[in-house]
Amino acid sequence: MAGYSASAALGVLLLFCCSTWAAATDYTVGDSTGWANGVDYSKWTTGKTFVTGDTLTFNYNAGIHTVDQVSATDYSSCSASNALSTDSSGQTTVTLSKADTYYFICGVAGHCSNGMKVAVPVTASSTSSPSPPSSSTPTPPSAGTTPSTTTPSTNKSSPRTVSLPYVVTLTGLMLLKLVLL
Ligand SMILES: [Cu+2]
Repeated sequence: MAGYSASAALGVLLLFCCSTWAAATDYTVGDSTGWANGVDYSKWTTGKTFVTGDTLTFNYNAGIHTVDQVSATDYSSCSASNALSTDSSGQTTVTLSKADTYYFICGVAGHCSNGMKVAVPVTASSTSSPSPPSSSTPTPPSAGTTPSTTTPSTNKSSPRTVSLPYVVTLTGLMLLKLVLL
């Protein structure tokens, strides 16, 4: 009996996780070149649209370079002495959580002026306000005994409007019903 409620809770959790799922992109800085000297990272950012929730991954040899997040001023002057964060692990992943411009430089002397600097403009993700809270409430399985009243047969002209959250909700309810039987 306790197993049933646990499975039901899992089903509900699944519903919530899937209906709020949104794709975030992970960008590898410099692509196959990675984080290195002599690369023009302004070329790498050109044409890319970074939105909140995306991540940046810097790949480099541990101890040879660093990834320092700095202010716009320190970015311009290649100064790493007031870095907001620094890492030299060899792989640095940064989540772009704010709609702001992120500035990164290498803190090793001479590397920033040799090209190891990148400015990443981040805009707010358009998928941050997707669903009205009231309409997404799933109907409990016990109340679904009278389905004939909610199916209008005249509305067959638009079968393509069935949205993903609807399908996910339906699947979740079927799963719940299976578990409860
Ligand atoms: Cu470096």
